[in-house]
Amino acid sequence: MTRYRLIEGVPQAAAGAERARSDSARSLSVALLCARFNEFIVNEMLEGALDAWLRHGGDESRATVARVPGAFELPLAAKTFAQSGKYDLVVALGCVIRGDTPHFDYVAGEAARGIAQAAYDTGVPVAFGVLTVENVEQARERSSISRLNKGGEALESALEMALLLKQA
Ligand code: INI
Repeated sequence: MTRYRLIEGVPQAAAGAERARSDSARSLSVALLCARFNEFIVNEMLEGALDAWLRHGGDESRATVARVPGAFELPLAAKTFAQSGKYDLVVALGCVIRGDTPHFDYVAGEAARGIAQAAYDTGVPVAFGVLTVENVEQARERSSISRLNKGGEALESALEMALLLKQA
């Protein structure tokens, strides 16, 4: 007989299956922070994140969308929104494309480090929804609303963490 207390996460859809639905986001609030750099990709990710929010019973009026210049600015915005006390979860969305520039490593590295730090500092789940890719083709593949949308995936991760932490 099982003696441990099992805390269930948000149901995840199996690969290729229809996307998961639940009412786990009901009465929660989310901040969706979006980098304006590579906006044509980030907008698709935002659409995927909002779709996931609604699929999990989230209320559109409890979703706040804020823009920042680029992925490098996401950590400070994430920390500020997370510590405001108004949000149960924060999703940071951006897209860094390597191209030929070494700038990539600084921007992508700092975004990853700072977004994680924002969550550690505040105790609020902050999802790393930043694509770090070689080219535009890879970015499109990972942001397509009809396929693998990393924005939706990021929202589901933050939601799962928010529910988990409330039960800890
Ligand atoms: N910002 C991005 O979000 N993606 C990129 O690919 C990118 N590149 O390639 O430079 C980028 N740079 C801007 C950066 O995020 C800051 O906004 C800028 O350095 C000002 O602080």
